[in-house]
Amino acid sequence: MKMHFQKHGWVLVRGIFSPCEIEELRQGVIRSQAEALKGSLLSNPYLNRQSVLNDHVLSVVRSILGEDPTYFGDSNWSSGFTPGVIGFHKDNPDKERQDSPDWMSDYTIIRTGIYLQDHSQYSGGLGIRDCSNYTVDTTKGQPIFVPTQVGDMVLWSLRTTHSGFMTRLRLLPNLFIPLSILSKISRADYSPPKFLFRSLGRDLRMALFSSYGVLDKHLERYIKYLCLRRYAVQTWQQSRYSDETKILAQKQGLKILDLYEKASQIKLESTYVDHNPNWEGLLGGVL
Ligand SMILES: O=C(O)CCC(=O)C(=O)O
Repeated sequence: MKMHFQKHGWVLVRGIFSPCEIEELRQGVIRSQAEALKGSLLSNPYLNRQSVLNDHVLSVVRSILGEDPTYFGDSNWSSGFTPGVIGFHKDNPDKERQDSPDWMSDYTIIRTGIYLQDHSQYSGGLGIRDCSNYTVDTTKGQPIFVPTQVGDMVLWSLRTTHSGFMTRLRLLPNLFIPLSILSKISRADYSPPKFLFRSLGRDLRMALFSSYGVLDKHLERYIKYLCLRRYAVQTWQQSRYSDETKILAQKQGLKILDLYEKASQIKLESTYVDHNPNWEGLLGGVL
């Protein structure tokens, strides 16, 4: 598993959850949406034990990282279509230059995706550019439809090029269509023509995403970067962890970096909705 991850920049792990547990997670997303719970998954009473604190999830994450993971509140539930998510991108801060710090040593921050419906036959799953974790060039690497089934978890390096909402042709479901074309035909509400493309499988496409790292210079850099990104600061500002949650995390060997206090001091007006290649120069405005 770890060797595949290091070489390819991603790995698919089958059968982490039972179908029944996936239905419970779907219910948790529905309740979170109804109550507008926008904090990180660890602060979410309907989802935390079943996702971020789940034994199986943590043992897979631990084996990829090679040590006890650190959780820093970069996670979310997703329900329905998020405009802008179709398009190959990287999650790490240094997206442009191969000689920047993210690319000078092994990368140690990973993201997990738990898709709460089948994407082995249906549209809406994760697309990965295989072996793209060693280049800043987002056009490099064979595009793959990650065939997640109900109960699976996919993990990728933040340096790996990926896209949400891969869309499968009805007749040639593994034929890759350039995402620039797809995002045009999908329109704002994700409605690719049904006669050509496969559906999402369920009425609502739901997924859970969480990042984990180890306490090192990559994580320090990524957190600085996230202090400039509005979505991350908003998430931290809405994430309170109960003592019970903290004790449970400690028992599970999950280290928590609680960024609530730090985020509370950041003004949202000084943060950015989009990635800015010159982000380091902007840090003075927030930190
Ligand atoms: O929505 C998806 O499938 C992908 C989400 C994504 O790109 C991310 O969480 O980094």
